[in-house]
Amino acid sequence: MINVIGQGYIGLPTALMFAKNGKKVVGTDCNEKLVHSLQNGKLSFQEEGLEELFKEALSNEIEFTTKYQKTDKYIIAVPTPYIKESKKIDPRYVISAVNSVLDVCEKGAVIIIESTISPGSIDKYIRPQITKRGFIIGQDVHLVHAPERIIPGNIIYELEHNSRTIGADNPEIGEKVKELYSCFCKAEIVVTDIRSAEMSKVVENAYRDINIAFANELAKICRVDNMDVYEIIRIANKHPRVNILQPGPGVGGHCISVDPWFLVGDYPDLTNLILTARKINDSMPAHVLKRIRDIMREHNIKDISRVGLYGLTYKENVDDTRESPTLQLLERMDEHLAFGVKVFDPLVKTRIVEHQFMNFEDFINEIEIVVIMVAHDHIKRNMHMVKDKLILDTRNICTFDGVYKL
Ligand code: SAJ
Repeated sequence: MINVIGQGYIGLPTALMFAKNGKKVVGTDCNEKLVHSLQNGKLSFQEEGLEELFKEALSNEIEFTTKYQKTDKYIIAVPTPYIKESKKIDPRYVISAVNSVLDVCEKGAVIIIESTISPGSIDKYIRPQITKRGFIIGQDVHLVHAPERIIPGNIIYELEHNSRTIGADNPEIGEKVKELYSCFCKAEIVVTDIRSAEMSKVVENAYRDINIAFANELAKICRVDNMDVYEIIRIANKHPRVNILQPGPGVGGHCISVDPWFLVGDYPDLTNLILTARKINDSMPAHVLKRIRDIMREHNIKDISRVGLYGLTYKENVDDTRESPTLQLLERMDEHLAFGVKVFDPLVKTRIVEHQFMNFEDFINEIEIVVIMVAHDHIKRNMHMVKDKLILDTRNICTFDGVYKL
């Protein structure tokens, strides 16, 4: 039996995937409400294909509980928040999960940590906890770091098709864990050591951050002389060795805007490129704000409440708002005492910011300028409804004449 600890964005789909593929799984989460709704067949977040997977898994062997199980295989997928001020990770949930596992686990159990952690975290935070409790690592328990790689919005597909990394102290244990994951993962599974697994995960996200930053810097350069950054990127990408990403209103999510900071924090003298990329991406909400100001000036609009931000999530077609560019932008406005901008997101069903509308029509009726912050399918389908507005399209999805771009 596999006990998957943490039933969030990563833990739940992973648990379901194992169950679908014939493994006995128990999903554990400390959130009673969440466990209760999973027990009643209700999902806690939306994701393409998750409903079907849930049904398939339920017809096999899966259970949800708040209790840790006595078994020999644990997968820990609990949150690793980061501390805003210090940019360091807060490992408390992983530490507490490992401790709870130690309370019940069988001798020789394998503890697989999937949560993203900063390089060195297992040595720094996890090993001392285990030895402090009198367990011998490599005998009483085995440690593995198998960082997740799946992208919200395409989780189910990527669980099956993405290559994986298994970092283990003991290569034999690494191979066993590889075999376990290969019941659903059809791509290559690389076995390595724990440090390399920790580092490669953070490097992957820093790589993407840097590449998005390059696109964002180009957008700013092109803005100065009114060049079309999208056309330039489209042409440049025809080169066989060039693949520039898309500029946008900023970088959000719990990973790309967070993980590179771990490297900056640990190697401050060596991370010039990584730090600059972070700064460029973090500067994008302010760039959007300047664009809004330009449009307001041009059209002699004085009242910020005539502006509406479309999209609160960190990217299209997900309901996750963590570190979202829109929230970053609102924070910026707040610092400048600019209150009253209107906000709407069809995927965010609870009110999380001021002046947030729950109805799209009401939202557009109240505004003159609509700023497309997120390229949800919803706005693509409903573009005709904003055709008479001034549009600032930060995602390059609107083809109307006269649309303002980044
Ligand atoms: N973005 C751009 N321009 C682009 C691509 C993305 O502005 O061309 C923005 C998005 O709008 C979003 C942010 O970047 O705000 C990040 O989105 P994303 O779709 O690139 O990635 P995430 O954060 O959803 O997921 C990433 C993935 N990592 C990589 O692609 C290297 C995923 O595979 C990881 O599992 C995940 O981080 C994680 O958990 O680490």
